[in-house]
Amino acid sequence: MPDPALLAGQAETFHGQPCIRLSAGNGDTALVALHGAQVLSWVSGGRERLYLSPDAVVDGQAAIRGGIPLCFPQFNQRGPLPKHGFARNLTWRAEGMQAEADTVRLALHLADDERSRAWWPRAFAARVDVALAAGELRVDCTVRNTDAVAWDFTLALHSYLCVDDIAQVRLQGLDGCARWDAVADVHGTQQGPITFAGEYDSVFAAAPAPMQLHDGAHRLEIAQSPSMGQTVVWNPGAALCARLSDMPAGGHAHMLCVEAAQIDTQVVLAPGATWSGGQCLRVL
Ligand code: TA6
Repeated sequence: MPDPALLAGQAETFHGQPCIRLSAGNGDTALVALHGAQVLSWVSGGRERLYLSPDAVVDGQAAIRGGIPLCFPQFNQRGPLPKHGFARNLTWRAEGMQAEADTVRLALHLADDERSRAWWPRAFAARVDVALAAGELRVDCTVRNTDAVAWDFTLALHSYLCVDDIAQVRLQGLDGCARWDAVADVHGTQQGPITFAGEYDSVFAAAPAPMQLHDGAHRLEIAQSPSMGQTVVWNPGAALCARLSDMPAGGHAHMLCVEAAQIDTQVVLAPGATWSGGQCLRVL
């Protein structure tokens, strides 16, 4: 059962939507919306580390542009469901906030209901665990098949990282990994660090070791669980950004999505079976 006092003490609203604030002992904070179980803000070392569009629609229905959206049970348009699934459009239930040693944890839950079954006639229980410690944010998803039949899904943590200037950013750690460039529709192998000069949308075979984001003097380590077989890297560039109604002009210059994903092959879950995967961001 939730600890109402603890949850109430940390409850906030953002544009009228219920959120929970996690605070680590060193002053780092995270803000998590119940809508989509979406982390909207992570402040570490006095600096915002996630990008949240100032034009994001935060109405309890639409997907919120920024933070860490969860794409489930479908990534992008790789299936018949709404783009990136429906988990980011539904309100999750927060239950189980705990502070232990130097880590604060929050669990959010979503189970199938009339609305989800209208899109996807499957019984499921999903949990998002957000863990905040000094200099570190971890998000884990657990999906359980509560149905009588097997079903499959794809999933991604579509993390929007905040950067000073995308033109100066370098993403290291995917050197030698298989890459599908979704903009040019070309398959190849990544050579060296990634830099950005225009629209970028690629799916990589996940690297065995954590990646590093270099943003001027700031560095972030990005790790993902072995159960996430791919990493997606996305920046819309100026032209596509201008066509996104929930992005400001030039907003692409201040964001980079580095996504932990399991999308190239479906995860098949037998009745009663469970799958977990996550991403960990660490300030270097
Ligand atoms: O993960 C990259 C991607 O699939 C891109 O192709 C782009 O469409 C992006 O996600 C954003 O999708 P959204 O539905 O949130 O606008």
